[in-house]
Amino acid sequence: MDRRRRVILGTAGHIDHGKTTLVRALTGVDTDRLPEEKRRGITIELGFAPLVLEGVGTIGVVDVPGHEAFVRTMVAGATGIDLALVVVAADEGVMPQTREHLEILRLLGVTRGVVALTKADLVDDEWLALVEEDVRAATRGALPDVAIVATSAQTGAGLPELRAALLEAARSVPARTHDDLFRLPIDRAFTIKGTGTVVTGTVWSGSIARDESVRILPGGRMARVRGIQGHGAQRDQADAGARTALALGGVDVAEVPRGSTLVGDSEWRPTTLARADVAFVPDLEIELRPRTRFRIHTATTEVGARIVARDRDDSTNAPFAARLVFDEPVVLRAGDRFVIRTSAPLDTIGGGVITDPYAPRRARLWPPGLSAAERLERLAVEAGGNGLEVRDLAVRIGLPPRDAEAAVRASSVMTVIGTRVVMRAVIEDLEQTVLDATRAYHEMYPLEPGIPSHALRGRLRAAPEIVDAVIAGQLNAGIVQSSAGYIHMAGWTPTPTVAQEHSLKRLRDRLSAAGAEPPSTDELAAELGGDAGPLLRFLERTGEVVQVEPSRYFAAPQLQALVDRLRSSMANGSERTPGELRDALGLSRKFLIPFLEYSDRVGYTRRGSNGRVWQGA
Ligand SMILES: Nc1nc2c(ncn2[C@@H]2O[C@H](COP(=O)(O)OP(=O)(O)OP(=O)(O)O)[C@@H](O)[C@H]2O)c(=O)[nH]1
Ligand SMILES: [Mg+2]
Repeated sequence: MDRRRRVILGTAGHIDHGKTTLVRALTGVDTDRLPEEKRRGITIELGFAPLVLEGVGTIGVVDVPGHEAFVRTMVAGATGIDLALVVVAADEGVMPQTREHLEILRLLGVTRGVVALTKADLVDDEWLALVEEDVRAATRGALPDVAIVATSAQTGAGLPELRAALLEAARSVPARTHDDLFRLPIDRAFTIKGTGTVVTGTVWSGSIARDESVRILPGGRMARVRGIQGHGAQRDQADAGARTALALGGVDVAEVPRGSTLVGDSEWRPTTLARADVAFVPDLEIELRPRTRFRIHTATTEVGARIVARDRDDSTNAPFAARLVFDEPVVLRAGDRFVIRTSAPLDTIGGGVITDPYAPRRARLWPPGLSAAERLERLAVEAGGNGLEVRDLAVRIGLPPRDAEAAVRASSVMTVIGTRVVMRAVIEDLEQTVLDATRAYHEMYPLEPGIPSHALRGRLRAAPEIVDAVIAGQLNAGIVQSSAGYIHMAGWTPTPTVAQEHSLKRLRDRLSAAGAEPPSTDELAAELGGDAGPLLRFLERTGEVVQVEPSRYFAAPQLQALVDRLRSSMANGSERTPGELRDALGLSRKFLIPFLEYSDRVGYTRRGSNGRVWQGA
């Protein structure tokens, strides 16, 4: 068998039409194994059997119940199948669950299959021809041009022809890629003595090997795969499309109910809000009220949900865009199909396809029918400066990881920065903001060395790694430069205006003249008639003045002279009290204490037990 073409076949059809009997005739396996199934003569739970088809190998068969009360089980079984075996009893013909199951197949996107007209032994040829006509009409929507084969499990008539039709249909199933994220929706969980917890399901994508770890969602528990079985044999690995039983170590059977999903990668996470394209079945008038609750069946999960749509034209049954708001967290991927049912009356009313499993709150609706590339672009636009995590894309746009990354690379309008996808237009906006903010800062503060880089970063509305990349890009391109925590335009230097030059000269003169007891910044501001801070900081950067205390600057030569006097008054390592130093330096206490603290701070002096000791050069 072609490793890449694993096929799952699912039965469909009205109660008692002979699905289980036909599966037994084809495979030799009686899938009705529960005592209650035996007693009532109906199928209640999903049944599984391997079917050997010369030419394609062993395919998995899922037998579903036809009883109208078990449609949810039918949906769980039908979801993930490649081929349908639609069973219509020749004596009864098309019945309500024949139609409902066909509708479900259509909604789930199962377009391949074969129809068996069972119990052909009970009718004559004329009758058979009429039923066949009805079946042809009923299947037109779901399975156009399907092969219809009359069979009898009683006499064996038609079984070789049915096998031949199934073989041909199986050959038309496209190969699945294995190079994808592992996911297995669980349809059954039970305990086997000596083995422990066993779950079964069809591997929807990716593959899993023995001893690997899996996560059970939505709960999030981890479990180890202790054993893998496929078609009754032990295996090392299970691949996409394989009907599989997994023995899980470390979990109780109660922790893996039907509807749970096994995943292998952290990209998967439960969600309660999704965007979807929805369609209601033709000829049903359905009104969407804000509080109306629906049952959504997807994979093996059934969950209550509200459907929120805007501008839906409810006079047509055309697909429309909607938000699905789930009552409980579910595991979804873009491209997943679902069936919508109402609980009273119990009825299949529609279905659709997930277009964004991780919809943000208040997510805007997209027009229906977008391609993966179009959805990717909309997501990137919506994400703005935050970007989209690349690792989320496989789930979020519904492509294998490699294809998702290729879609990003193939797009000329987006780019990858670190772990995120960002629109190029967003990057260009951010680059422009860097320039605008830097230039504006220069204009506003011509004496400053540039915009403090934290202030610039605060101006860029984007994820930190994107901000970093944008600024680094502008630095590398030589458009801006950085020094000591400031960013400035390339080639820019602080340049005082004529008025500022004038003020600077006054400050220089004033501080030189003031000697060891210069005026405070407030006093200087009063003399200048404006804020002296920027001017003083400018002179500090040119080395002309030194800030000794927060509100006081010294002219550098004046400060140096004072330091020299301090040094000579403290010769021979002698310790001097503040009083002695006040006398030696001739400073008032108001100037002395801040000056001594400055000397300590820059390391000229250190404090001893009674005073200060010189320790500088
Ligand atoms: N005469 C005749 N009887 C058949 C044939 N196939 C099935 N039956 C009978 O039809 C009855 C129902 O068969 P099942 O296979 O249980 O039907 P089903 O579709 O699986 O029923 P559910 O799973 O409950 O929906 C059984 O009594 C079968 O023996 C057939 O080809 N000819
Ligand atoms: Mg049955």
